Amino acid sequence: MAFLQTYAQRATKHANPAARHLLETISRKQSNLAVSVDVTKSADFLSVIDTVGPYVCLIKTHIDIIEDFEPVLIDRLTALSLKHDFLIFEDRKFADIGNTVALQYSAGVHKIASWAHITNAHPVPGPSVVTGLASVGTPLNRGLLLLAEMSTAGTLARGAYTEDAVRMARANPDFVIGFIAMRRMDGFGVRDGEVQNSEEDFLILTPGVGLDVKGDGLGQQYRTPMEVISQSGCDVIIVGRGVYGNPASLDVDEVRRQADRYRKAGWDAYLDRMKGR
Ligand code: S5P
Repeated sequence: MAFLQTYAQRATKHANPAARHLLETISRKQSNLAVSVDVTKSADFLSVIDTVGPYVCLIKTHIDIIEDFEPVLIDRLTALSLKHDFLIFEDRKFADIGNTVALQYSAGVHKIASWAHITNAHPVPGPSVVTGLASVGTPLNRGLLLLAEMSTAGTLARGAYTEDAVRMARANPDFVIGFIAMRRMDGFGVRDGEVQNSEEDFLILTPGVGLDVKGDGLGQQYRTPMEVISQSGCDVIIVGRGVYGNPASLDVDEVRRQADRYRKAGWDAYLDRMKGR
């Protein structure tokens, strides 16, 4: 099983350039922490990213919530990704017909495919959402995550839907690099009589991670890095408010302290998981 190998071992075998880059970065920086920077002002966005940059393998963005967006913000974000050695994941959650998602991914104000190494999609439209995005992303060496599960209370992404999401990924392993999910997806979607390819290696990136609280009053549910990485076998913890706190009163020293704390907690949980090999 892929997840019982080290991140570095998995990097050498992965076929997708974005997945390889992510696994190499995790290993080099000893960080399986992705920080989700859900702030609405460009200056705060850049300040948080410059602060947490040394501690993360990946920065997750919602570029459409930035109120004062200008194209130069992308140049600055890209410069920070090179300065601090992290990848960029635009959490766009595409969910439309193939033609529309290809346009949303490549064009408009944000031109996501030109700068985001990784993006994600809801499987709800069926395989054409992957085909549409792959037509844009594959030539650029990008990677796609499918939302097989969600962290929210009452999510509809469960059971047969999750199984079908995994089958969709298996049909497109060059472009689909993994899942947003709450646990490993190994063995999911395998029909009677089928055998799962033993070389299969989908990355599991997991939001809903917090060390201090269990929820946010709006349906979000938090688990600890130990539960997510060691017990559930996920690969990357995605942490937002646990790191940057309240965007209305950003405290750079506290953001740095929390990024360091979550990086360490995520890495300790990985070492714990590898102990059990
Ligand atoms: O199921 C999900 C999927 C995602 S991508 N649950 C999530 O919370 N997310 C995203 O992760 C969400 O859009 C947000 O950007 C981040 C979690 O933020 P936090 O502040 O609750 O850690």
